[in-house]
Amino acid sequence: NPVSTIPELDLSKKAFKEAVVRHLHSTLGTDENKANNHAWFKAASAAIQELVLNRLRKTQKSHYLNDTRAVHYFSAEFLMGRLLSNNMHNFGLFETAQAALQELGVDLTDVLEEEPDMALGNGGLGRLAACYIDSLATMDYPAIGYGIHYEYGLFRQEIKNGAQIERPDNWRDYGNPWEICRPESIQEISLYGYVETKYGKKGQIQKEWHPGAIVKGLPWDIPVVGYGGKTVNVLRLWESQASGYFNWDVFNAGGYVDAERENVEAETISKVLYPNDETEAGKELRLIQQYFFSACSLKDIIRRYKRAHGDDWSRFTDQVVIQLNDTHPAIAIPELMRILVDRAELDWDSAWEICQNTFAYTNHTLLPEALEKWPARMIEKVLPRHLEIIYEINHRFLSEVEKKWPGDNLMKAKLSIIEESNEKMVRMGNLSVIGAFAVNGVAEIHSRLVKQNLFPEFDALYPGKLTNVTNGITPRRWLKACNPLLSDLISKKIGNDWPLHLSKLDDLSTLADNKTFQNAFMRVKQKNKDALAKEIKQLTGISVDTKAIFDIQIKRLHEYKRQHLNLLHILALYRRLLENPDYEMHPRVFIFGAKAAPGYALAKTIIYAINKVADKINADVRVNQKIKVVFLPNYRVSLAEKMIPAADVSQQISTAGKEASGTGNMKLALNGALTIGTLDGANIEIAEEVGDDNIFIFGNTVEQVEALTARGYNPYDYYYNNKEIKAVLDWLDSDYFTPGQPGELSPLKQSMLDGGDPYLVLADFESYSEANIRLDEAYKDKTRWAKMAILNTAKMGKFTSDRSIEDYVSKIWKLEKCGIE
Ligand code: DL6
Repeated sequence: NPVSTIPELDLSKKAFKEAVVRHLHSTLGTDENKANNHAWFKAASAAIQELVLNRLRKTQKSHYLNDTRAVHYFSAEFLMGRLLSNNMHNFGLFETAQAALQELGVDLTDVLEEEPDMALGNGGLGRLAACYIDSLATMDYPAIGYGIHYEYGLFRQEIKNGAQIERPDNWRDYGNPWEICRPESIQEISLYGYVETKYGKKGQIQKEWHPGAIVKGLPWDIPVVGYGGKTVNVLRLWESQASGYFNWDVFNAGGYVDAERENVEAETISKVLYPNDETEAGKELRLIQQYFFSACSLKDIIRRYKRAHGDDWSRFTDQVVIQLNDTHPAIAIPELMRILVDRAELDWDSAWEICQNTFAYTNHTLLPEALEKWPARMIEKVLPRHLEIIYEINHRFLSEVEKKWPGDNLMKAKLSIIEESNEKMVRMGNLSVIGAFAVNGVAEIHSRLVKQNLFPEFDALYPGKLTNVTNGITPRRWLKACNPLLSDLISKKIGNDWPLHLSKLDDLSTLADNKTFQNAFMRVKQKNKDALAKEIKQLTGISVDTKAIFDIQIKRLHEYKRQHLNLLHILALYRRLLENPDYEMHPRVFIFGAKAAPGYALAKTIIYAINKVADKINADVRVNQKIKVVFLPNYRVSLAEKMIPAADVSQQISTAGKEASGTGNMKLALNGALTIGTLDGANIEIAEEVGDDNIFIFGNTVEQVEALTARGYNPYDYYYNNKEIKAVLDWLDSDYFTPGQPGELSPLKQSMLDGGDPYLVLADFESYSEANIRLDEAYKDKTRWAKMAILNTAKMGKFTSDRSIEDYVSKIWKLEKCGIE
């Protein structure tokens, strides 16, 4: 029991039971006879929250008394998932709670299902933030997460006739038992208006921003319980509210009136999470969202700092480090400058020194379309003073560039924060690199590409600023809580402190050849597969053979992740089986989970195609003993927790150079799935850890992709030279999968031929197909597979988010632990 050393908390079954019943009566106004599962969920959560709040008070007091340096993790996304089971595990109370509820006639599993996911994020970036705040609390680091209290998280996905339908995600419909509203800490932020230039007492130029509107930010705190329950940090999420101040005169004086903006109401700011591919419409609102949460958070930080240090700014950077999770909060850089120069009246150089020592920036993507740029005119309209500050930062920066590369105007144009295109754009990546003291990529290869391809000149200008911190995942949620059978087996063999020291899993390596352990390990996998099969039946009506290979691809739907490569291979297998009913392969169930951004048409076509192919194959008695295809709707954290423990195979098949890191790859391997993947992102480091014999690598490498593209890649070469490729692509044009509707799947074929196949699906197809044959061979040898699976679990120690956090601490944040008694 990891919390047996918290003396003031009564963690007994009796105490928990009493607390649950008390909350049933006094908080929920019901009783044991009337309560439904939702009421039990609320009561159980309230009972746990009592413990949480006790430790939260202690943690905050201790941080205050010790005046600790803290990291402030600014992220537009936190994909928290469910918290009840997680918090129970972290207090070492899971089994106790299970037993207590059982005595009350309630099944904890049903109760846990009542909790809606907190889906305040799109995918990897948001889930990474959630893992990081878990590790920070677990390792007793003073930290606070800052984000947006979206009223609607990522949409709920329904599948109707094969197609994705988006429904609103009402995660707070029946209240959220964890969040604490803090009206005492409301902040106000300004928008729009104009800037007045004045002269100060000493004749110096002063700027005054006369805002056109003021918006209130109401903080909601979600406690973040570390494993062991000692440190409880906070995730502070801002909800926007009208302040009642809307100065129409000032507005008009700024000359910026247009019909659309008049409709921007304060409350809409925190209404919805933007899906990844936001379109032009609503962009201004997204900029406002970014400014809203960054500015509220900065004010909050400064309020806390001033409480301890008054107006003395000299210690600010000793106390505060702000990590920008991608460029979404990068507007915080000019905002801090504004506060220091306009409000605190520091001179520019002193302010800039503080600023540059406060921020660090993580880059999460090289995809050009995901690198944020804002039209300068939009920033001028919404944040007129910030645009001036950005110009000034840029002006001073360009003179640095001039010193380093005298007379090189092309270099200036390239590095400038301002892109002088048809429409002047503000490059948030450049602003972040210039304004931060450290910049990191999220896996070795990604960080290398950030240095070599994305920001090579910045690397020359600021040697040592660009670095790597390979991503990680919390083993508490992604093994201990989600896979209790495997966790128990591991703990029996190597002791129970591996959730805190994940490299201990390596002790399992010595058991990889042990028959008894192999059997036990594979029995657990089988039970997890049985459980997932039930879930699949319940969610889709599809029956699957639990002795088949469970082959899983779960992630956002994007062409670069190449779910369509997986699909083409499934079609190829289908053809092989039709042509040769004796085609040798172990039965396989291909399982997908993915949401497509609502405006991303081709991604939605891929989902549609997967479902249509699934319908056909699953109903085709000629092949359905060998292959089945399942698309599980509404992929989210809580569904991932059910899928990952049951996976035999993990599909990580992005085009090399495109997936910054991936974290699903780590979760699946940790749970004993074997990766079939490209040399991309963290797959490379996974391969290094598990060894080439325990992973199925295929496809073009980054260098080969670059060479192929440079030579002039022509997908038709593959189409005409590989009969199988031609046949499966042509199949998509027919109405075989969409009876009566030929052509419905043609856009997919077009994208891979006339569309130029931008993600080199056809170039990698053959190699992928061969890797699948190797995988199939390996699975036939039960002993070999068991050994490989065990070694995958054993070798995942590196990928705990605790290691990532230690890397951030030593390379960037320079924090000290503050253990809470
Ligand atoms: O770093 C977390 C995660 C990586 O594991 C994925 O490889 C990467 O695609 C994802 N990036 C984004 C980019 N969003 N933006 N901006 O989500 O980050």
